[in-house]
Amino acid sequence: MKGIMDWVFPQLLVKSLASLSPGGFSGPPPVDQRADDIDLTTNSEALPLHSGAPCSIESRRESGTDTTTPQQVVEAASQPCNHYVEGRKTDPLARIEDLKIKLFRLLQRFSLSSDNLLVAKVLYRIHIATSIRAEPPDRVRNTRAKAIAAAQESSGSPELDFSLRILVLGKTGVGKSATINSLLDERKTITSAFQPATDRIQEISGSLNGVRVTFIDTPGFSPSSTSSVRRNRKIMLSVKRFIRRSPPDIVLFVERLDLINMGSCDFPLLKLMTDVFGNAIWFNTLIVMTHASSSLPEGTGGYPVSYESYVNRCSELMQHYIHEAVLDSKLENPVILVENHPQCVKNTRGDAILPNGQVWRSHFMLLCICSKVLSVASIITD
Ligand SMILES: Nc1nc2c(ncn2[C@@H]2O[C@H](COP(=O)(O)OP(=O)(O)OP(=O)(O)O)[C@@H](O)[C@H]2O)c(=O)[nH]1
Ligand SMILES: [Mg+2]
Repeated sequence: MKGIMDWVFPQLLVKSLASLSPGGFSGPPPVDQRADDIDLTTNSEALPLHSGAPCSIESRRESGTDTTTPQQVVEAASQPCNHYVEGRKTDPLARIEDLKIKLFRLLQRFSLSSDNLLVAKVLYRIHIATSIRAEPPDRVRNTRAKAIAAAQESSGSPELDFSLRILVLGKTGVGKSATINSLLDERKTITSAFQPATDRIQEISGSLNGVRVTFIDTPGFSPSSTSSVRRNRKIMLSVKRFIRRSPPDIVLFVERLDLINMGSCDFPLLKLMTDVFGNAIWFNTLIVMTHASSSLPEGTGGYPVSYESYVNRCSELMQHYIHEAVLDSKLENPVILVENHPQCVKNTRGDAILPNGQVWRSHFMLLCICSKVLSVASIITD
């Protein structure tokens, strides 16, 4: 599928959401901001962004050749963090090594292969950003990071310090809340087939394999029309204010896969989002397409359309409109396919699978993890 792999390379070149000013997303100030500023928020406490300092063996290691023995790996795996001096970050390379260890631990926890092409590209991207300064060679460092990660996971110590904070945006009824419920495997937020369901911005937290995931669920936008612009802008301004104190790591923009080809892709809405939040809203945005197991429409002349070509076409359409909104055709937003229907086909392990055989929840986590790891790496190596 186009977009997901291509996206890894430019990722470190853009500013992450976390590195933006405390004032939130950059971009032109919205027109009549005060007049439209309403409060749709709950009383939930905002959570910190990147929690805690990473730990590694780097500061105790001699530079030059890698002479780490298995015993040293085990010892290093249980060491407390020592790269922060009175709250200040120290060696960036050591922090990158710690980040890699976290990545390998996360892959292990979510039963994801470290041989995955996306992971390889993330490691390569980090390698490019650090190779000038790094000794010993990257291959050796990765092998050691993997060994330390395995040792830490088997001992359960130190605790894996990684969280995800995810903002969910999209039109009403597209399945924002249903996707949150599916991922947390619990009905934590209400959904409705017949009317707008979410009327407040709310944080919904859960733990997935020991990783704290906080979703910011939002009221759905109305399809663009002259009468809906004011309401949509109010929601956006409220969201913007809500995330100011604690920006998300990742933004999900949700659409329905089965409706994108029917004109549901709403350029004026994407443009309004860009005007209110600034271009940066799209830099860490993953496009989520729900209803991914729905029947496909017929192609020209009544011929069937293949799943892959339909998904590609919808992805291209969405990406085209985002390009038009940000006036930048280089941006690549990864696409995640989602099926929230409880009767979605499952594999023998009970995981929901899509018509293309993909276990969508694992794939979702992989993209979120890689996206945050790249953002953090970008900040460290900046
Ligand atoms: N078949 C199918 N139904 C879905 C899917 N995702 C959501 N739905 C259904 O679509 C309806 C709307 O879903 P919600 O999650 O409430 O939509 P929302 O985007 O949160 O809507 P608002 O809260 O109004 O903004 C519900 O009946 C869901 O069960 C999906 O992937 N497949
Ligand atoms: Mg909802």
